[in-house]
Amino acid sequence: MAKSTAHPNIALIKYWGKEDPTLNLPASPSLSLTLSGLKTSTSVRLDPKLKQDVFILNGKKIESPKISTFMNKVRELAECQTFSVIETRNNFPTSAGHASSASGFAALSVACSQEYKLNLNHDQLSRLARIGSGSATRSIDEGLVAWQCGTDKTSFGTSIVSSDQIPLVVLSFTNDKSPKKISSTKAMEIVKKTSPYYDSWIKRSTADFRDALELVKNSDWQNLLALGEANSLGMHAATIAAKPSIIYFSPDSLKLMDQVRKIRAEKKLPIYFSLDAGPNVKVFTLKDKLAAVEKEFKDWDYTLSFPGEGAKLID
Ligand code: 2P0
Repeated sequence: MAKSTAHPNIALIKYWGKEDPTLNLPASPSLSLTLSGLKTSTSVRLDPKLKQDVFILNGKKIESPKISTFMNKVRELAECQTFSVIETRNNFPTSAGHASSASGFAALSVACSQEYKLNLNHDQLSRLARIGSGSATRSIDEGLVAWQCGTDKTSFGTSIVSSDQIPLVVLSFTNDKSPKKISSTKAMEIVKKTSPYYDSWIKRSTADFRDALELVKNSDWQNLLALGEANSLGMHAATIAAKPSIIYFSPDSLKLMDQVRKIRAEKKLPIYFSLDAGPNVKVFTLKDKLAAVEKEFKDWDYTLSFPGEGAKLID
């Protein structure tokens, strides 16, 4: 049996558009922070008696076409027809809008590489995780991770700053527990097809990525977070303008966004928000301002995450 762990990641520069939907090749590069605290643990065990894979999520047997497709890809690479029992546990609520598919497919890739004797190197692991879910390509690595566009061979995540060198912290709010309105895969397809702002979003985000790398190089963390907030709003602007319109914000998301901006203006604290394909707000700040920032959110439910490590095998 092979066992692994991986952490979710949150993008400062978002992946929100596919050049190739089968291979999950992105239309623009993205930049994310792998998070500690939230964790996925996975085991994969080959069982020659099985007629199909068995997938157990948080103790409950479930069907997942996305995982079946992924496992078929693994078997094709391994030239092995054997099915497996896959057990996965998240130490965070799967439905609460945290990026469980990123940590899930990153952990699964690492465990499958071992159990199916694929012996994949770093780049190959990140490429395999990408086939499962685009954002999983970035959870293979630690700290700040850049995911470049390209071909199946060249598009994968690379850590550009290790976790111990990053003075950032993230508050992941659970302001809305209702399940996702629409999957990222489906939403990206609708936005690409129908949003009048899709092309300009991709162009803008590509430029944001370049600017972000420059800010990282200069350790200009505050301006990086400001750029991240603007990039997230750009993604949502393109998404809101799709037909049918997709609005991920809930009343509490708007309340939190407003609060972040007020605190920034009035208390002069370096805090910035970012939202993915759901209503839950992530707030970024600098580690040395954490105590002051936490005081401002006493009435809210959130989880703290620091920069985290990449996916790995465990005993
Ligand atoms: C990101 N998101 O960069 C963006 C921002 C959500 C909003 O990557 O279709 O689950 O499996 O490749 O990776 C979520 O999309 O989508 C995502 P698929 P995925 O984190």
